[in-house]
Amino acid sequence: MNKLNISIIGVPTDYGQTRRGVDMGPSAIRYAGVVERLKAIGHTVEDQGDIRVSQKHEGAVIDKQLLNLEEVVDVSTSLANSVHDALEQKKFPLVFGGDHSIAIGTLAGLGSHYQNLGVIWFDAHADLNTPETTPSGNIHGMPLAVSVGLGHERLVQIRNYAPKVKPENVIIIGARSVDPGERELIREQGIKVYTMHEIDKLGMTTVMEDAINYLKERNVDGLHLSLDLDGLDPLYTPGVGTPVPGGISYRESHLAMEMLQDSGLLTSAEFVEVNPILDEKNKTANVAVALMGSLFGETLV
Ligand code: 6HN
Ligand code: MN
Ligand code: MN
Ligand code: MN
Repeated sequence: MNKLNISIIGVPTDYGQTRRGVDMGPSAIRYAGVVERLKAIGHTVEDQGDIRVSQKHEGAVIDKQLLNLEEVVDVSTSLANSVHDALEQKKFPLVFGGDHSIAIGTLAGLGSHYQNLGVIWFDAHADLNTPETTPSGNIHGMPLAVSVGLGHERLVQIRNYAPKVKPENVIIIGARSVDPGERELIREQGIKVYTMHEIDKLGMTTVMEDAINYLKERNVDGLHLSLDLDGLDPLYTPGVGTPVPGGISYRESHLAMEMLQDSGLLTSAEFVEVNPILDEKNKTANVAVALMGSLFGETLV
């Protein structure tokens, strides 16, 4: 196994949605023992600490279709710069949210470093809304759309280029709650999706084999995993803001991580939407860390 130089970046933000507490996600994940766990595998791990996020929640609602836009632009810009710096230093960026809006910043930091980045989006949702289609105004429902170049200019143009990733290099795994506007985008943009239907029918082994082969055929020169803990069934990860029943099982999600490790393609990852306030005894953060164990090469025997 390839020993990595992992750079942990925490992003304590909840500005992408309206349930408080998800800004404590990075602490919960650290408390669950992530640094020790990754070091035990043999990797070098440097915790960069958290991005500075204003904890003020007193801004007036400026646009109901884009809640906390200014705050999200700020957080995304600093995160993008930190991720970019980590890559310049040849480190493997490992980002902890925070809500899923942070993927806007992560991908903005990654995109310019690769010619042909691939993205695996592990999630119950497609996160492909735009200000025109959003049912909630919550920016955590928009990061994938923003990253393929669709949405508010302030978000799309972070670090002054777009798109951050080509839509045909994106694979969504675990979807089971997709809004009408998102369906249209999936078709229009040629985004590959394995819904729960395909996972049930084909099994996770085939889904991951297909996904990895597809990315290899597309000759990706980097692969980012954006893992929303609500991709799993809420039975295993109750501490998330937008749980959807009927999700990926504990073992299926581990298998997916193990197969990503075996592919040798992974170059960055983020774990998002851990909300300790909604959790049961840090269960969700513990699952996140266990999944990172598998993703980074822990073996059972
Ligand atoms: N997440 N599609 C819904 C919305 O409000 O746009 C839910 C989004 C959830 C986003 O979990 O990262
Ligand atoms: Mn906050
Ligand atoms: Mn998400
Ligand atoms: Mn989600």
